Amino acid sequence: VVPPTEKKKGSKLFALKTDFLKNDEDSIQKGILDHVEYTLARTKYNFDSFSAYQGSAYTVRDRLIERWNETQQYYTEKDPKRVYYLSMEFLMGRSLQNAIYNMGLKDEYHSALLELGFELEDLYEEEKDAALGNGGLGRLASCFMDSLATLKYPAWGYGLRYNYGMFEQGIYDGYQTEVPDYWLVAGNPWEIERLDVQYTVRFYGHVTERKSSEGNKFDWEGGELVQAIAYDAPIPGYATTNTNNIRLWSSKPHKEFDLDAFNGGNYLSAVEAKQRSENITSVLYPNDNTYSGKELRLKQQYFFVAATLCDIIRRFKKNHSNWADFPNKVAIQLNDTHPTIGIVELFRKLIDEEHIQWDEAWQIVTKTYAYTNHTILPEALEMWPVSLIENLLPRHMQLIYGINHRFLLQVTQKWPGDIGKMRSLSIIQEGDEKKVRMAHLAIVGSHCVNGVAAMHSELVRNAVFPDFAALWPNKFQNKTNGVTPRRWIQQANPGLSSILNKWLKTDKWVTQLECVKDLKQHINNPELIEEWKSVKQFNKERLADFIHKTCGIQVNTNALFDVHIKRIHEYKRQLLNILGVIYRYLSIKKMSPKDRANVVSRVVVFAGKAAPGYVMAKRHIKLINSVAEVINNDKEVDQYLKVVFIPNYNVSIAQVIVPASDINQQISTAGTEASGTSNMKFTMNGSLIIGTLDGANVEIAEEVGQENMFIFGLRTHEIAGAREKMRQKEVVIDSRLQEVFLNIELGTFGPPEIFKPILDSLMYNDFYLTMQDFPLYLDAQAEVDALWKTQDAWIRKSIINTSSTYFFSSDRAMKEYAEEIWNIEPCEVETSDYRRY
Ligand code: T68
Repeated sequence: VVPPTEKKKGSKLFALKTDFLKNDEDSIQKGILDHVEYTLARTKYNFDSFSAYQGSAYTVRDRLIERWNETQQYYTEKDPKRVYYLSMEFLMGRSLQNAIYNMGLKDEYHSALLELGFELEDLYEEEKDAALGNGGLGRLASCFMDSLATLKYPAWGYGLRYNYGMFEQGIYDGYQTEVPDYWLVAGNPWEIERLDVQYTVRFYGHVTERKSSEGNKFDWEGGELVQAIAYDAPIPGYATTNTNNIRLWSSKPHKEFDLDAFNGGNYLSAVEAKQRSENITSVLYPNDNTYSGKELRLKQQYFFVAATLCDIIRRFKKNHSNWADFPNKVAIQLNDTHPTIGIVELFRKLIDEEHIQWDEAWQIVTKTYAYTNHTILPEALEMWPVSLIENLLPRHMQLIYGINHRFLLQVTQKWPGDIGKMRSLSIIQEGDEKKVRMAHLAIVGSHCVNGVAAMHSELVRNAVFPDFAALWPNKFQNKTNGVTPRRWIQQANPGLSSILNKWLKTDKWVTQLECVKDLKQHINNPELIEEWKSVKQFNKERLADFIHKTCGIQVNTNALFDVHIKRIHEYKRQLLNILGVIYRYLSIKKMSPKDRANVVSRVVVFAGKAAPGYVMAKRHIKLINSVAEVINNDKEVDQYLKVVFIPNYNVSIAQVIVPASDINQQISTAGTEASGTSNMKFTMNGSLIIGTLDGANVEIAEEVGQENMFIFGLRTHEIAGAREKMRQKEVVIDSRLQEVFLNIELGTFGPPEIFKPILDSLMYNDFYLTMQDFPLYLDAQAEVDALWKTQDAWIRKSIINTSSTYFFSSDRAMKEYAEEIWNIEPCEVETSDYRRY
């Protein structure tokens, strides 16, 4: 990056600012002490671990900022096409370890801190997770950002800076409790407040039509104004100077005073109205895979895209004046339908503010946007009441009608006179309450629509939107999800990393995961098998310590660790798992001492949050904890079975659980889980899947081989038939399941009335087909036990799992998006600094 000429600024400026921060131990130590003294205002001779974490974080931040500035200046100079990833959620987790590893400064920080009296690994634990997301969708966005920076793509993430992230889950008396997560309370060294980047966002108001010689003009006026302030989080690529950015918006009161209100003596209520504007980015909605039609949520969505588009357009205009170039310089990806109102917002700006003609403006919009679908569950499809949009965003509602009108003309051309087609494709759903189908708007307004695993994309195209696919066959694509091997192998599993480095004779796998397939050559090498075992053992002991610390439960680390971690949802079927656990418990109880000697010891680990309003999911949590209580206090089964529900599941806890797992449960009803991404993290870490052929499990089975997994259950094409069988009351309940039900009803696990609604939901409408899959699930679990008894065979399968995971790297996913949707290229920063990579 070439600095601006010295002529323009005082020469002293460049004399002083020619170099970057040094990364030797002394410089790092000096930086930490300076930050402890000057940033935290604490004494540098006496500070605790948390201050050491903060001091370290600020020195890392300094280095990130240098790289970030280099990168942004370089992009500005080269002006490549950029991608903007719009997501209401980024589940970032912790940043310190990630930044240190990606910048390649682990050894330097380790020894620098040791001399100051701190273990680097201990300081990682001081950091609070950034939990601005619910689950898979938000974590996917963060994995993607890591890959985009690592692959040197000119990319920006955009999102919201919620003051309260995902709630903190407690478990009391077996029930979930929710405590607000005010994550910023101790400050956030990873963000850079940009008071110089602010935009004004309008809500409510009215539209005035003005006659003019070039056609009528529409002005959106009045209403409430809210200010959007930018907060940046630098995202370092691995082993590169390229450092991208996630820009999160925070809402603040607008400067302008409503003079009438103030002068009318309504000072306090006028201040209150201002304060309300800060509510917009207060809290993350804690629902995953469900739509809640709250006005505040729509406000969040519009606030987010309005500010983002101001920013994107400002950047575009720095170098361009011709709007036809916009789609050649800008790609916008919608992470689900949540930012879909952005399609209409860009269109509005082109028409009302840039005075571009309708057809041309619409071309620009559709060439720019692409949409990712993450679920086909009907309860998750967003449909905003027309009345709500009309009130909050009156001009947008007018434009949606116009867009729909022109779209329906296309539909009539394709299917003349077919009213049914018009009704099913329309962006507006007719009925007692008219609604805008956001998915339809996203499809119509994008040049590309993708699902997140092969099977899911098939369903999106053929089962959910078949008429759209008939209209635009080339619009629909698949982009199977991926996860970053940096966080999920290198950082989470140092033992496995060492094995890979040693046996592959390179650490190239960190950015080229295809290297791991070479591990298969050594599959029969006893030395590798021994190392593999001891790393798994180490990771299990680490998890056992964590379980002891958080739950007070002692678990046997020689037992098989059976893990089920994800949001609690009926379709993910934690219920199937716990019913299986009950059956196992009852079986052990009935065994003779001789038979018990053959039992495979298990530790069954659950973790996950239920949406606070999801009553049935919360009942499932209660059942799991009640069963755990009984089993864990039964001396007779002590060595054979333990059940643990780890509270407050989050990214950093996942980083401890995943590497310690022997099997992981991916047991959703076929056709319900769009992809799943923890299945990929587990497979990378050598954990075997017990699962249905759902989501990305299907592709994992193709890569890993079904013989190296435990696949069971109904297939997607059998689901409708199975549901019909249920309705016809033709399902014969497996006798083992009857025994389980009986024990629940008899109160073995506490007052049966608590669990009655769960059993009722199975008996009257087993929508997720838990009962029909139950016997198949038990069979698969029996296979797990059998294989566990031949440890070497187990380890070989574990190694095969790890070595077959290339395809599930988010690097592969991001290359596909870049080449097949965005049409962008890497833009590697050529740095002026000799010390950089
Ligand atoms: C998940 N979706 C899918 N949604 O369930 C999962 N929803 O199969 C997939 O692997 C993952 O997305 C990534 O593609 C979600 O996580 C949400 O969290 C969500 C949030 C708000 C509203 C609706």
